[in-house]
Amino acid sequence: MAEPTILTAQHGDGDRRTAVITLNRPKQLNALNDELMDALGEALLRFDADPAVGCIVITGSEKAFAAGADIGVLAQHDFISAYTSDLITRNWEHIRRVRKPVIAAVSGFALGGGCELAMMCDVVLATDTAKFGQPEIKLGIIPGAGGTQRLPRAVGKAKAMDLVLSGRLMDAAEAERSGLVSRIVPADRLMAEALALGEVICALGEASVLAAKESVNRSYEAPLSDGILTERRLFHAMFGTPDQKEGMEAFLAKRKPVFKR
Ligand code: DAK
Repeated sequence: MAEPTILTAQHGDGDRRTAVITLNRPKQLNALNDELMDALGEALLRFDADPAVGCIVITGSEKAFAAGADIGVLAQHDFISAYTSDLITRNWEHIRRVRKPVIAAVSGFALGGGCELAMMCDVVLATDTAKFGQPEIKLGIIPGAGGTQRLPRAVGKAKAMDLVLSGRLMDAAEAERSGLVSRIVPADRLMAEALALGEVICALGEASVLAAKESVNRSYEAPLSDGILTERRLFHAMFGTPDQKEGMEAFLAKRKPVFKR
């Protein structure tokens, strides 16, 4: 039987758990094909809809988070077939529909579509072996899953141009310095750190976690005044939740809050 292209698991013993999705084409450095992206999209939406899941981690192997879209597949296309089949677009946008926090736990290569996938996550944890880049230019193409749009927003136009126009890779230290990576963690601690963050998020109030993600994401899409208004409306809405009562009562009583579902 063929190996599954992703593996899934759940961790934690509280009310809500962290779901882990492991990209599983290690021999191809987790090159992203339709089968893998279909499975990833289905798992993301399933975990997002599962009330027992509070947070999702996407990871790869030690050598590669993902080395990009499968070049063997891309090589079979010409303009007409790429354009009319909407080449490899199916399921790439599913991750944007996920309302729960998604953490990318990156070791090794995160290139092309792999870098774009990491950038679609909410938090990017990376080992010091991680390497990021948009090397598509070396294949005679350009990034196609948001690389030319999200990379400048993450690292600024000058560095994005440097990376996209040369195809060079940047190491984890440069990626963290420039804002693509949230945190660098020791290689042997990657999953422990991702799960620890997942556990923190799972113990928080669900509504405030979803609202915080929604509000930060709004800053990407909206002018400042609209973003501020969205934030204010969500901020006010939090005062209608039991979590706000519990969080503030617990603080004033000098005890740990217990957020219930
Ligand atoms: N596709 C297919 N196979 C790949 C691959 C890839 N992207 N990357 C690596 N592999 C395979 C290699 O062919 C090799 O297979 P075998 O020869 O063993 O059968 C195996 O993985 C191990 O790779 P290497 O032998 O090359 O390993 P090295 O350590 O020497 O080099 C490397 C590692 C990551 C530097 C190198 O493999 C490499 O440069 N890989 C290609 C990286 C790349 O160019 N990535 C960008 C691909 S284009 C879109 C969505 C997504 C995209 C576009 C549109 N829409 C939603 C519209 C994305 C496009 C891309 O990502």
